[in-house]
Amino acid sequence: MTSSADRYTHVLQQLKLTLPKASGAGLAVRAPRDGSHFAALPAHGSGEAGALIDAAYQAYVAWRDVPAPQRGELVRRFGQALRQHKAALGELVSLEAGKITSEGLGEVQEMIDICDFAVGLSRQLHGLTIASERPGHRMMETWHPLGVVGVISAFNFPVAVWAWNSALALVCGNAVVWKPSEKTPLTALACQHVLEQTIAAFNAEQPGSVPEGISQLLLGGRELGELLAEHPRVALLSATGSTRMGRDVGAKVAARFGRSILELGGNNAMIVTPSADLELAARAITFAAVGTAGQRCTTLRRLIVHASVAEKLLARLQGIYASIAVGDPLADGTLVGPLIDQDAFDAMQRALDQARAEGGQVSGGTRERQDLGDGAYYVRPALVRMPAQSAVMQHETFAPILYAITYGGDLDEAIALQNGVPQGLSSAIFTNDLREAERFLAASGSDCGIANVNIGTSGAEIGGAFGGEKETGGGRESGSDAWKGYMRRATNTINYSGALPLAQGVRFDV
Ligand code: UN1
Repeated sequence: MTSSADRYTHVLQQLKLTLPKASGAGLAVRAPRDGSHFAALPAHGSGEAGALIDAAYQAYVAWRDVPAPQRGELVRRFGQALRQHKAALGELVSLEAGKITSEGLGEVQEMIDICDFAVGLSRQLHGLTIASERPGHRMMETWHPLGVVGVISAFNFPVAVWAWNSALALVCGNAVVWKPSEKTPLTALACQHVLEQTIAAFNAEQPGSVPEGISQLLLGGRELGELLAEHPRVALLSATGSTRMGRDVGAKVAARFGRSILELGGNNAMIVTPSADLELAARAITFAAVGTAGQRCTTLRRLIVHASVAEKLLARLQGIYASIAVGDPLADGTLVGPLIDQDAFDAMQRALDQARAEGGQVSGGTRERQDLGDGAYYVRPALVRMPAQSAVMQHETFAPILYAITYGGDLDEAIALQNGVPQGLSSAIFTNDLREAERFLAASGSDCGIANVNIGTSGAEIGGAFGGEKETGGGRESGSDAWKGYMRRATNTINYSGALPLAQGVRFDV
């Protein structure tokens, strides 16, 4: 296995990125694939961070007056640059977040896709024309930029989630200040570098196209997230992470009447009914439950399978789980890479202990491939047969644990189990029965922001709005009309008559 340091060095050369020197301890750049430490990056103090937020605000003041299709031209160029650097950025994601090659590249593709989407959107930020009750009047809506958009992102999607927010925020006329996870600072630095280079080339070709400081990066710990939450210049904070983090920053933003988009914990379930195509279900379950080593917000964590097909499906899954390739994420054929760090491994073991105490039968979940490094935490994904949906299943554990329970009655019983947790991000049903599928998607069906039929819970396309209900936070990012969350709506009434009629027939003669 080539050393992570060599691979990091090679990728940085390809990106023409020189690492800034950290004074003091700085932020560690690790490689979960072998647990090695590659470099330390300088972290921002709160004074510096405040200055960067102010600089972003100044850039916004100029950017908001640039026509939206011209703002789209920046994002178009950024999408081109991402295409050019796809291989290097994908490898960086694999190195720093531990994703397998295909998923690292997939994440960069997700950035490219949202750029394309945002470019189209830059000519479609339109409001409505509304019939006025008054003669000679017209009403309409106009959408305006908001200001500085803060983005807090998590280690598991270290680049795509930032791009969902930034591509939309930029075409909508905002400036962006990004605080990435302290577990993936280098990937963030590389994306910011590619964007800065894109801006510099655009400005060299057409001077003054993009104001300096339109995109800022804050490297550091949770105190910087808190600064974004409390800073009066941050009009919108879009935060991805744990429910605990969201409860904290969401309350701080709300206390100053700022806006937030929260994408927090998921505890996603799939219902498998008697009519399901079990082979297709087994494949969908495997990708959703063990892909990204179980570290997606959309990871499948609960399987609710009808008792009549449970033995067959679970036996098939057990076979797949026992043989699935766990190992170096950069090696061909690997499907499950490492957990991000030891804390993730410890949390997984605690959850499995709790599951056993609640009557669960655990298979897998053990540490593997210690030959790859003492600090590298690889695990065999765990399949846990639970007697009931007990306490451990109410929490999101960010690891490849799939709890399986059975239902014996009708679909209502399964839907009640699926909805019976505090989180509401993603959900799925496997069925070949049209009525069951429609019941699942109806108002009294799944209570999640994402509800799928005959596909898994994870791997959403950027074209749809992404987010969930209840403790998932209620925010929507990415496609559909999520852009409206990044703008403010003004209602305009225009009088083109010579009279001054009042609404509701009110008379006020002066
Ligand atoms: C996340 O885990 O925070 O739908 C985002 C998916 C990806 C995004 C996940 N497109 O699984």
